[in-house]
Amino acid sequence: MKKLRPADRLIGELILELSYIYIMNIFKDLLIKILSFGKLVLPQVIESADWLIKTNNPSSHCKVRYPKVGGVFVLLFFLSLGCVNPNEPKPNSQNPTDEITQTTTTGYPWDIPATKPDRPLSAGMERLYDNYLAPRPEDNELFSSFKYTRLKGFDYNEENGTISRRDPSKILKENGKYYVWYTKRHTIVPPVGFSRAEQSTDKIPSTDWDLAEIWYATSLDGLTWEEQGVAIERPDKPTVGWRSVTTTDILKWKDKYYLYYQGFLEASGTKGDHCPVAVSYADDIDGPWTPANKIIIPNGEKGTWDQFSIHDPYPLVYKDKIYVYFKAAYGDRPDYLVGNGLAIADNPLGPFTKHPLNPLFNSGHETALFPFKEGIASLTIRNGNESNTIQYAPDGVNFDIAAVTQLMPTAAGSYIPDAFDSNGDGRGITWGLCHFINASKDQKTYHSQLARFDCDLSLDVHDPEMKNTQVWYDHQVYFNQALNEKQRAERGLPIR
Ligand code: AAL
Repeated sequence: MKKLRPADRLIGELILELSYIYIMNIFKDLLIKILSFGKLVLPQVIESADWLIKTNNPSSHCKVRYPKVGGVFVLLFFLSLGCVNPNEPKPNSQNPTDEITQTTTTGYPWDIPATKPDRPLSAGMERLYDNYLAPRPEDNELFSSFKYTRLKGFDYNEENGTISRRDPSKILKENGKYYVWYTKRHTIVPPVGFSRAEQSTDKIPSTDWDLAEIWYATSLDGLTWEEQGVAIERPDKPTVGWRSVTTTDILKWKDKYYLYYQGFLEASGTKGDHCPVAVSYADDIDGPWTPANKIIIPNGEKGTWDQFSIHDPYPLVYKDKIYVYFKAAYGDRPDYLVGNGLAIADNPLGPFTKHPLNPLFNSGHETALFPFKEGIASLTIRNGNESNTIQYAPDGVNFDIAAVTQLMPTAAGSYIPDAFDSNGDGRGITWGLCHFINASKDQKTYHSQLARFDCDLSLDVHDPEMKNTQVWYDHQVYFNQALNEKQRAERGLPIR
């Protein structure tokens, strides 16, 4: 007999293999159809048949194929007998599982499909493919865990509560240095607290952000910071911000700089945390800053969600316009919600038009957003059903949860090189500054401190170490969340 060349032999085996799998699948389907006529064939049977077909790979064990083929049918037949339940309802009845049983031919695959598989999926698995950039957080560009580092260079007066730094802005890089602006309170005593605000005076602050100013600092490495001085002072009464100027963020627009901030006209806590937004501008990043001396984003009409407060103004340039996202808390405490809205302008000094769909977010204290791909992404950190999420809106307006994470940076101000590029190709973030409002262990020395966070929410970085979904907190963190005496009594636990 003529000796086959290796290539011919290979092609022959391939054809044999393909026809084998094809024929076996036809037989399998036929047998299942016969067995399921008027009855129910359980998915295990189908899986077993598939497994047998696959493991009878002809190229690896051609010689034993035919005995095994017989084995497949014998096994399939017995398996079917064992699994068929003659009392099961017939297909086409009203039982909702019928449809699933009929269309599911195999179990969900072992190798995770990168795109949505063409098979019935549970709501959870539908979400896995519809809501996230990738099924695994490790591959999801909008998932990140967070790492923290103490900053160097800031003095906190022996942490006695008289100096506080909080609510950092986004970070800009200019003149070879990083710049950040933040709320600084330097008062003779620590704050008396929100609930005792009526005890505040011209010198005694009500809250941590009362009687504050906006200061700025620069850094070469993002870790060691040098405080440069005050950027926005409190103006004289009754100009907006006379009581406190706080919680700022920066915009660069046509080579000028704009700082938007909360301008308090009363001590926060006296009626609530009520304030509108004011703005100052400068030709140089180091100032001097000229206050517009007017309310730039006013509170909403009486009876609407933002009637009392517009907090955390956060400018980005998007679609060639100025998008200022902001936060408001609405509803009478304790029945209140915190949400984020948006005001849009063609000119940094207004007029700003509030988006008709406000609030855009149902959750989220503070505002921390960045251009991402063609849309805007948000760190939605605290408060509300969707706390601890990273959200994304391809249109900058309609946000969806893109990742659920933990240990998020409070009041994050990120380094966003393309914050004002408006080029529809946002690249994401890798670090920024945040604050710890619980920097002091004691209420008597209450103050906040700035810190650095790192993450991987960048399309240009791939850092697997930042994709950790299992953060183990020190056990003391859990025990610190202790039941109070009232709860212990209600649960019949001994009083300590
Ligand atoms: C912060 C911000 C605003 C509030 C207060 C100071 O986290 O949301 O700035 O007014 O708390």
